[in-house]
Amino acid sequence: MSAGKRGALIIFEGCDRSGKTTQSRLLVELLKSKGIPTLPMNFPERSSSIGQVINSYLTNSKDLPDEVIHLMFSANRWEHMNQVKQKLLEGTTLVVDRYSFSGVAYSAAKGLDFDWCYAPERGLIKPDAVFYLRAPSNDLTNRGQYGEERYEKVEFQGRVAEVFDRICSKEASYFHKFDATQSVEDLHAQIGSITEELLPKVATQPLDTLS
Ligand code: Z5A
Repeated sequence: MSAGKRGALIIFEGCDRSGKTTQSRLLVELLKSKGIPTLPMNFPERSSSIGQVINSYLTNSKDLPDEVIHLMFSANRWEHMNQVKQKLLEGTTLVVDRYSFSGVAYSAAKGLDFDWCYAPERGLIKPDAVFYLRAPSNDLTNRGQYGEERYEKVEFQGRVAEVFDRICSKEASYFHKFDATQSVEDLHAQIGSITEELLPKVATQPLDTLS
């Protein structure tokens, strides 16, 4: 990539087992195959000390108040923001599995105030595109390994989906909503073509922040 051109920040969001990991991997492979510098990332990033606490919480070996774990998920994003910014400005496109919107959706679904949940996300780098994979919770429970972690309950995932829908309306200018019950290949084709159109458009735009 020539000097001054940045990479794009691309996020996958959606309920558990909606196909985010599958689609992020395919998108990274596609972009790399076209010679576009691309790196995968995911949140929570479980290897840092904050990430290890989050992992203990998610695997049910540690309990924390809802407000505390919410702020830890956010802190986990903040602790990686310098690295994210540096990579984007170097011209690397980042394909990220979950971001701030998961933070808001899961915590608001527990009953925390929506605006309170958004507050610690303000100032993080704003994505260029969010691919939101949406499917009725009942359609996702029969996908692999459902039910192993804390939030993997149908009724709770239904509430999470409602908050994701609210976020999708609020952030409509850069959210792309997909029916996640489509085949892996059909979803990938649509996501790939939106991304290939997006990259040259954002390459000369300054980075923005969530507000
Ligand atoms: N969380 C939070 O509370 N606050 C935050 O700020 C953040 C996260 C960032 C861990 O997330 C938990 O953290 C998550 C939200 C919370 N809790 N929950 N639930 P995670 O991302 O580490 O883990 P995950 O949500 O469990 O994601 P996942 O298991 O990786 O699911 P996925 O990535 O969406 O799906 P997948 O792995 O691509 O696919 C799942 C299965 O479905 C697999 O067998 C695939 O082969 C199959 N699949 C995929 N696509 C399709 C299609 N199109 N058709 C049929 N089958 C498919």
